[in-house]
Amino acid sequence: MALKLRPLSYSLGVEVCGVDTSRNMSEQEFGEIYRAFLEHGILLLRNQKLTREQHIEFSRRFGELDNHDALPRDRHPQYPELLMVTNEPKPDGSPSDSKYTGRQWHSDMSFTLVPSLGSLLRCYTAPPVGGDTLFSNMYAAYDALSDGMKKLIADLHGIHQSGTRKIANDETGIKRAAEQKRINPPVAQPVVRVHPETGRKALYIGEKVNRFDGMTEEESKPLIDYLCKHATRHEFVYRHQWRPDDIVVWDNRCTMHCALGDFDETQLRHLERTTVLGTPSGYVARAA
Ligand SMILES: O=C(O)CCC(=O)C(=O)O
Repeated sequence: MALKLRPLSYSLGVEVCGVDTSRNMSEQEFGEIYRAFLEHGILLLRNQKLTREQHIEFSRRFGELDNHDALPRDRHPQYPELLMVTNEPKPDGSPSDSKYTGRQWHSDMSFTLVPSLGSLLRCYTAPPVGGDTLFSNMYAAYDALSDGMKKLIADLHGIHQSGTRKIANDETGIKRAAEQKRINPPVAQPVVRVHPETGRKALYIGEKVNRFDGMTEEESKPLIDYLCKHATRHEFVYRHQWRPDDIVVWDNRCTMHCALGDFDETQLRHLERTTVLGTPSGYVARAA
């Protein structure tokens, strides 16, 4: 039976209607979902009332899962396959480590040597207004560049750093930033990546990139800023408004995303993510 797909935006994303991911679906059914994932970059599945085990089990259909060794503070204490994205304070009342996760344009795990294939983010609680997530189509962003710019960036590598731009300015935030730096030395990734399954070229840049390999930050910044601005033009972007029991699946090899902080932080926002391992890419960066 053909999947019922509803486009989410001009540039990327489809809602997959009428699918229950808690069910053990056949290879053929999952094959259709995976084809839609490759074609549209983002899948939205609404009303998925899953246990944590079911979230993990469905995610495993996409590939081997990350245990989040690169982000140990953010993983669920009982389920290392789940990354917490929550502003819920810890049991001792201290702020959540993942309060500001994702507040800059990025592709998951780009700061490691095994950047993610895809992620499955499940919403438990969304604030009444705001707290949306933006997604951008990096194939479209690459395709829209001039031939001159494509030539200029063809062999560049961006240096990706872990950590978020906004950190909690308290002990938690400062410790977390220092720990992330220590565990994850900066990694160089190609600015143009060939998607290993579709063979298409996509821009691979974002706000975790602070310079190009072989160049200074000062030299690199204007081009990084241009490419980020270009890649997040309105026509390449889908904005997702979360509802409880949404699952959004994204392909990290041809999209990037950014969590918006436009909500009342006294309101709970709680999501949990699984991260599918990708193929090895990049190299540990040399000092500038
Ligand atoms: O909280 C969000 O909306 C997105 C979180 C995020 O950026 C991530 O899980 O990589």
